[in-house]
Amino acid sequence: MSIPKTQKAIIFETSGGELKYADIAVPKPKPNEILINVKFSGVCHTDLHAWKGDWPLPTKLPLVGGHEGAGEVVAIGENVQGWEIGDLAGIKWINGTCLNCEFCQNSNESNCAKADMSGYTHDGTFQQYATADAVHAARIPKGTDLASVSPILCAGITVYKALKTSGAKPGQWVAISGAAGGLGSLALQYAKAMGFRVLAVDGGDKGEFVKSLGAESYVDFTKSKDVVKEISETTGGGPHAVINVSVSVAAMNQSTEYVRSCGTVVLVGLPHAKLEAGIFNTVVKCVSIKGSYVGNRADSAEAIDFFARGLIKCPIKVVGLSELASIYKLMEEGKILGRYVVDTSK
Ligand code: 8ID
Ligand code: ZN
Repeated sequence: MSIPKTQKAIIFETSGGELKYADIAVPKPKPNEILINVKFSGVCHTDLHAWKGDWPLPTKLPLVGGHEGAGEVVAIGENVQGWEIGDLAGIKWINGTCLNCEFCQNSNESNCAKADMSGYTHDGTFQQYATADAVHAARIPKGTDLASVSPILCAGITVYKALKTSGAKPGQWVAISGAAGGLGSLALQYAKAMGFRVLAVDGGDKGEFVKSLGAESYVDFTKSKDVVKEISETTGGGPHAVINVSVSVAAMNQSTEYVRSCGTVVLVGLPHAKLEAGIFNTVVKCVSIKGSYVGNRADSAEAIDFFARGLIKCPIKVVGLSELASIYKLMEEGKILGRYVVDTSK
């Protein structure tokens, strides 16, 4: 297989600076890495945070963003085992970890202090060729449609892990706040496949969309007179768990009010802000508040398996890589239903 010396990428030099569609060098895999010809990459809201630089964690600069890349292995580092040229592989947010620390040893790899993040500390998938630590790269079954699977590599893994973290049991109510977005549209489907009753919360005319993905009810926060009351009434006393995948602090604060007694609020969306939860309410209702951050390798394989068995359909819209800036604009305006996926050949 011939690997070109240069390739197309979207690269920026300063936080919030110009997103240049440029020719850059194809990276060489390190001894522990594989080189993947990325065909498609999902566009996650995290990529927008990374470009804007609005998190308390610096990115590498210049940076190629992206961390939902699906493609084909084209080169293999000398220490790599278990991968063949031509295998289908996925690049996740967690590109590599130390595998030795307390967290890695206990399979909490995303909590490794040395974690290398795709599209953040390691050039990501908004390019045609990208490198990944062979131990962490995701295995994609042969014959899988690469555009459709790409959102699983962050959004799917993340919401599947968050649902497990919630501790909800089959038959219980789970509210997905931010339900129509990239993470939310998959959370609805994983929740249904896991046997939960699903309530969707988002803003605008999105009821039909979220119901087509498994929601029993839809609460539109822009129209509801009292979001907390409406959710409590619909679920007969509040959902047993809430998965917060919006970028809204107000929505997260509200979820601590409408969650059922003894229920769990899971925080996934990442606005750089403080949560305000009433202490009296949290104590007397025995509410648990938990953070959930992507997933480990087993969560990743399981999330891909749900997809491969046809239980999850990613609602995607495919556009050229060169159009990334326009996707960020729609994302900021909360106008995206499901996930945008970029085709790196355009
Ligand atoms: O591991 C993690 N914790 C992780 C992994 C991946 C992504 C966290 N994230 C974070 C992203 O960095 C981002 O902060 O999750 C957040 C959501 O990512 P996304 O799903 O990729 O974003 P999106 O497609 O823009 O969807 C957000 C949805 O939230 C809705 C919007 O309408 C949109 O559908 N929303 C907003 I903004 N305010 C809302 C509100 N008040 C709301 N929905 C309900 N109530
Ligand atoms: Zn992501």
